[in-house]
Amino acid sequence: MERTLVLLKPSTIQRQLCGEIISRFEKKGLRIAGMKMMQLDDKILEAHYAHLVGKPFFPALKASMMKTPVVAMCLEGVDAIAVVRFITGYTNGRKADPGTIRGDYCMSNQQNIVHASDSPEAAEAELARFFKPEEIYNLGDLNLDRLYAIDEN
Ligand code: IDP
Ligand code: MG
Repeated sequence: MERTLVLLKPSTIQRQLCGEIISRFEKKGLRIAGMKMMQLDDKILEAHYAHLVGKPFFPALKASMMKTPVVAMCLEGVDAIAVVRFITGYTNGRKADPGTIRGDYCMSNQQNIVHASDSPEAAEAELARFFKPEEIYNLGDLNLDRLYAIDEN
């Protein structure tokens, strides 16, 4: 089992799509091990988007990520990091495949509905950045018998 960080970005909050997006992850079979709203600030965004700090669009990206609170989620499942990236789709909503979240819900390269961790290392660092350990819950064997074959998890 893996855990990964998803953020419902301000574009999702502004467009009142939180329920629909959370529902897509839930219906897929990912389990919600943690979830909260939080207002992001310069400090957390400069760490979270450290790979983009020098880009010309960074100030606009940061402003867009602080426009409203975000919903931070810890999703878990077998291969959850890759599965969540796959169903999130390509960064630019205009190029993302139909059927992916970005492909179905946005037209923007920046206001693209969700963030999803892109590797096991990123997931670990990002979950530690956005959640205290006690905010991530141990769901035990909840639903595992329905979600997976016996030898899969
Ligand atoms: P990802 O979210 O698909 O992992 P990254 O390259 O890590 O994509 O970029 C992080 C976020 O920065 C994107 O989701 C998007 O909001 C924003 N972003 C990336 N590239 C651009 C760009 O060229 N223009 C504007 N915003 C961008
Ligand atoms: Mg990324």
